[in-house]
Amino acid sequence: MTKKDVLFAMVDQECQRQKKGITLIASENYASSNILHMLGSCLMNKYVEGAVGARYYSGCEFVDKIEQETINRFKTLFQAEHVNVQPHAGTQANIAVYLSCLQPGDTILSMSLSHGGHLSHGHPVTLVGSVYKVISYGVSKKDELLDYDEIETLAIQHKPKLIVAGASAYTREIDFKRFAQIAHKVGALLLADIAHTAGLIAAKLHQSPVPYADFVTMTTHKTLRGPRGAIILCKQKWATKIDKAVMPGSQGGTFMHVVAAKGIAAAEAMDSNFAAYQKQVIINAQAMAKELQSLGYRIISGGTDNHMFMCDITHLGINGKQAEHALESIGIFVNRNTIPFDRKSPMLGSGIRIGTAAITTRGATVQDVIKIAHLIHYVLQAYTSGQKYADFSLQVSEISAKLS
Ligand code: DSN
Repeated sequence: MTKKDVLFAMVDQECQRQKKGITLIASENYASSNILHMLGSCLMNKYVEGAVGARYYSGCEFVDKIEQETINRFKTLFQAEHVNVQPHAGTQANIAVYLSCLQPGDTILSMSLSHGGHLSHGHPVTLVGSVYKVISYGVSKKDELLDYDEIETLAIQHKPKLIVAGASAYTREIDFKRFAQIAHKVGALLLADIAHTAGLIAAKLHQSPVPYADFVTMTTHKTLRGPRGAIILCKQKWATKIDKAVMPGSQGGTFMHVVAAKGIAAAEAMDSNFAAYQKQVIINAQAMAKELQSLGYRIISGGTDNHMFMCDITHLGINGKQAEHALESIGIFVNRNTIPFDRKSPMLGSGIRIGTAAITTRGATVQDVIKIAHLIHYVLQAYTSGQKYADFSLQVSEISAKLS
């Protein structure tokens, strides 16, 4: 294969899209050049199975050191007793936790996907949903916030073996201490899935679940700004079971190039600039949510404590999919989402989820996100009233050109 391969040209096009557009997808970010470099390194060629020092292949002298260094960095970053850095993705990390502590048919209590949870927390269409009995909690109709008393009532009623705390579309800080109290009360284990907020927690801007949860899973590519992948933190007493549940339980060879890139991400998260970045991510999300609110949009739960917010677009008379497509056509990338108590299917959704982690990496300020909020409003208004809006792409280019 040569550089003339059409795939290289396609990658260039994608790079241009990422550079020229405005990415507001809450689970995306821009990894550093060091991370990208590590992902393209010779480590990709090495087969590695098993734990450090107990591999099923020879030639692991250096990769053992690399994986151990990465583990050590995450132990320091999150003050964790045990770390497994091998999971390929967040879903794999969660499956490994289930495998380590549950039997088929055991009960999991987790947040409903339609209220902001995640597929891997046991949605019926997934393997998790078919292997375990899954009971869902949601947000309260009154204020769209987690109702911990209600979760406690469900826990007492269903006696789950595992409670999952964590979400992919919940914008308020999660009280892991309260979740642990509920879990202890009913003799359940606690898994905190911090895929979305890992960076905010690493920067100490949100409560860490590490002291309270038996297991913590996270992806490394969202607010944490590392490579695509995941890690598991757990109490020492679960270490062996977790390691075995990852490999051979649910994965084969480790992606060592990704492990090393995770190590770079951990070092970057310990850098003094990282907390300032995370603070700005939250400031930008709050400013943008407020601006859209003033333009007539209902923000789910009235605001946000983290890197994203959920915008109800019902009043415009369009669904989330239409809004997503209209914005995509001028270079603004959001994703449609159901909102709590939504009557629309996840394919359409009544809302859009907006995140500020990626644009803040590019240096976006409050001034920029306010401009973007107005642009979103103009486009959606034009789309709704059947007017042309393609010209707004020029304003997207202007805003994007000022960012890094
Ligand atoms: N689907 C991802 C998200 O966007 O939140 C989580 O896996």
